[in-house]
Amino acid sequence: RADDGYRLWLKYDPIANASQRDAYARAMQFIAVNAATPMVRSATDELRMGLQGLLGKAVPVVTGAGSRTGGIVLEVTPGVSVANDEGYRIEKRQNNIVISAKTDAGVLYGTFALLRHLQTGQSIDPLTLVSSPKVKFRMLNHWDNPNGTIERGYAGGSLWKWYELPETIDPRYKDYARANASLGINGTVVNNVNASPRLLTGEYLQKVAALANVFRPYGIKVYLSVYFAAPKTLGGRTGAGVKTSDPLDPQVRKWWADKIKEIHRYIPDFGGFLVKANSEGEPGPQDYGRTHADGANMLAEAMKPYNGIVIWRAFVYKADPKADRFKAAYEEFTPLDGQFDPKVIVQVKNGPIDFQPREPFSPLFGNMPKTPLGMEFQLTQEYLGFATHLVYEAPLFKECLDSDTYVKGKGSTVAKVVDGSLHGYTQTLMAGVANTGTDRNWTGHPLAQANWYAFGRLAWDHTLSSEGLADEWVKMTLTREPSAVKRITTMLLKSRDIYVDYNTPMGLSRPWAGVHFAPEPWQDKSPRPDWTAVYYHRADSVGVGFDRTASGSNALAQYQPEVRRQWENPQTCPLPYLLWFHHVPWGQKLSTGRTLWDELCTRFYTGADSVQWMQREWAQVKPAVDPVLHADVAGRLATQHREAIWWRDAWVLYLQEYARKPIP
Ligand code: GCW
Repeated sequence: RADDGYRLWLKYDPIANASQRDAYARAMQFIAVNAATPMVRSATDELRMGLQGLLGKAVPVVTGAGSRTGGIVLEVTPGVSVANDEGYRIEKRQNNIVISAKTDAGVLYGTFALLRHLQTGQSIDPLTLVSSPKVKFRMLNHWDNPNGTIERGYAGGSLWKWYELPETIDPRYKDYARANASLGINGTVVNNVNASPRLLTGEYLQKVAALANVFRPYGIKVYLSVYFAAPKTLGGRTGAGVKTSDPLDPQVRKWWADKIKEIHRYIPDFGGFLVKANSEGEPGPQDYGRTHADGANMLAEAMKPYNGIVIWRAFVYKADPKADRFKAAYEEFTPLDGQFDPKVIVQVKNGPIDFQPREPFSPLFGNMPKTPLGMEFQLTQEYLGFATHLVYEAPLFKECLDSDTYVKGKGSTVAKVVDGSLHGYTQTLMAGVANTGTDRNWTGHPLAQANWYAFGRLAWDHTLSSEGLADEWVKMTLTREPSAVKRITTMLLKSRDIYVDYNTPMGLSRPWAGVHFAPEPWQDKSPRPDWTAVYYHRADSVGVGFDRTASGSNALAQYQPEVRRQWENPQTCPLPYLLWFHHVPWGQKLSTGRTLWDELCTRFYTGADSVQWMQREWAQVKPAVDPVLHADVAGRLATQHREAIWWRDAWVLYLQEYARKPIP
């Protein structure tokens, strides 16, 4: 049957190579378990289903291996040598494959690791796989609204069918949980950070609890985004008579304490809150003259009796055309370092502006040594061509994680800030803004599944490579035919740079209005002056780019001297970042030997042409992938090519009005 993409990377189609299949089958004649928790049950169910598919035969489950050999043993045992509670060990012992962990969650993750090993066709002789997550909270953030829409969602509507919950449980919820657990994701924020207070009402809490019940056996906790002014909005309605949402007001504090207690009646293992406050018009503590720390700590205190955490976003900037938005989060948050309750994690977007195709890392990383900082990546392709353009994001994630902040000397990477090792945080977090929706294949673009996949795997272990993740995803999801794997992997790895070239080369940024889709570099009017395109790219008759050196906004001063030195000199600044930091004259000679204008044109044209290269590569792999899926991607690539030309022409013709030079 045609593959509709529903099964994601958990396809478990029969292994074609018969000798390999037989070797696996001989080593996996039974599944023995020594524990009977819901998570161990999830692991056994998955293994049974997986082996049934891969080996084409049913493998029985037994309790305790006894003296049997030639099977898989799932073992929860406190003594096993792994780095932490969620880690696992897979090894051969007395002719059995033993998956052991300190907890049932670890066994679940180990089970998925073994399945992945088989799906990617690797040897089980010898077999030793040992792994533990480097980050504690590995989460998806859904920007899903109670009316079923998704802010910046391009793969259909919300997966959560609020209107039929809690009674009706869509089987898809479980498949969602399986997919996440297979990557090691252990938390999900089910609603938009532009939060509706309705999610905190009893009506909705019942629905959220029903989701939590499905996710729990997969080790996934549920979190809620909260509307900071909820005490006033809901308090008034229910007659509690709260007139304010001031975090220092005793009535407000009591309202939150009561609300959190109520939430725990529905969801005893509730994960916690995610808060967007005083950001893009959302209410927050500053409405009452209080700080982000006052707001976050108030919620943290109310959460004290429970395990839940408070995740406070640092996505803030002011509607000031004279200010540099790049600097805003650092300016507002670094003075608060040391003031946050230990239950609080501050969640920071990878770049200082907003999920642009390429941004330098946010200068907050490394500069709040006393505050755990979580990473927020965006899987949904708000600025990356929605679900039409192919952009494999692992290289974007890695570029940020591997950036060196130099805050404690060379090697102080963003990844080490986020995993807590640099400053000794234990509350560590990585979040991805989900790209899922009700489309049958979950992500709209079939190949965008790879972004969900790569994010989850990197949240578990940020040292994994973009190449390795692409390779395993392709093998599990599309094909194991070696030359097709190679072609598709190469395409994925180049796709982000190709997009950047026709979309925002060399550090151009935000040429979009409203829906963040169409090129509008000329846009100079907006309800907010900092929401115009011209605010960001600064094209004029002299040149283009935003001067963030000492002669301009001096945002560079927010970085360590070593970082600043890499970027502050326009002669030596790496070209991918050039226009982020410099206003460069059109005729300026660059390291490529071309002038700025010629280089920009070259990139716009090369980028758009390279989409055709991707089309040709995709045509080559046709015999190796499912025909329906192949046609779907081919169609999207054709659209992408047309739109890449649109982007190229829009930029080139617009910039040419200032550069006044011919297209080379
Ligand atoms: O990228 C911008 C989006 C908004 C989003 C905001 C945020 C949820 O355009 O839609 O709001 O960021 O991250 O809060």
